[in-house]
Amino acid sequence: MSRILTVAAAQLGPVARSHPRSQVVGRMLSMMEQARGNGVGLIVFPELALTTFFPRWYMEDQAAIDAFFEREMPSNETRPLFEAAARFGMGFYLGYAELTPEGRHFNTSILVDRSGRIVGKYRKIHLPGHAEHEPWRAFQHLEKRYFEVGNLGWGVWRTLGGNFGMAICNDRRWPETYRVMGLQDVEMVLLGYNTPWHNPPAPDHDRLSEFHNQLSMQGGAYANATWVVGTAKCGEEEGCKLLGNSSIIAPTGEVVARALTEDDELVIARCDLDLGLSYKKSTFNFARHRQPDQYQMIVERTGAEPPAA
Ligand code: ING
Repeated sequence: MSRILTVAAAQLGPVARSHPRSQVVGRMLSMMEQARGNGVGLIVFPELALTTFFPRWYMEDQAAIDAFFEREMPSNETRPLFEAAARFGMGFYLGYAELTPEGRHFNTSILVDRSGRIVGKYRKIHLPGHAEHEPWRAFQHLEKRYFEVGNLGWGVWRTLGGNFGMAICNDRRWPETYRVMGLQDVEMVLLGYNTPWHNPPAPDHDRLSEFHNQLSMQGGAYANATWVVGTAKCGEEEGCKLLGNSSIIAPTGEVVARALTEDDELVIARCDLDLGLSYKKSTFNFARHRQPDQYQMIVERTGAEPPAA
């Protein structure tokens, strides 16, 4: 008997700086309604879904920065999402900027179950970009300035009839992200992203943005025999073009569904949570084939060190 879960990647088009959270939540609720009509049991929203991607601007006024963060979750603006989850029996992943009671700032995601309860939290570990103002750039990417490195690791939670893990955006480019969850027998990795088409330090990579997006997630899915759901906030947002290409990827490594637009779009697939089993029993039987005593360098060394001349 297969464990089939119908999943939606709820891709969001642009969110302007002027858009109130209530308006974005309204867009998300209409996507939950649409998803409900398609029998969806889990819906995945993007990274920092509630506001525009504010790390694109250099700001010094902490109050202006903190205005993009959530002090509580659920909050008044987001509570309708939790109520809809319970009403529809639909779990969700939500990415948002978290300001803790202690005053710490994280790029965070939560996993909410079909009853509307928060079952898991993740704080982004791989923070791309830079920490200081770099005026040469067409736009900034100041995640290293506005967020702390996540302190929760990558967890995997038993819910929705399977083993679910979370990541955020840049995490998807690093194989370690998936392997830590793979070693917890993850069956579906949920992640949201906000990815500019243009990468100022490496403009020659721009033309490969979609390819690198899918390559990263397909590679992580296959090598860890897990589903991967990647959901974009995309389109031209405050003058910055963000990649769409939201995708649902099977443990086989195949892209089973992907977005066709760079606007609000539901990408839906019926996902068999048992599809990875044959890989976990053969090619990627970790217990049988891995040789961790040969892998120390992966943990002990941060940057590459070339061989002696
Ligand atoms: N965004 C980008 C990402 O990893 C980036 C940063 C852009 C990296 C282009 C490489 C190339 O998708 C976030 N928010 O991490």
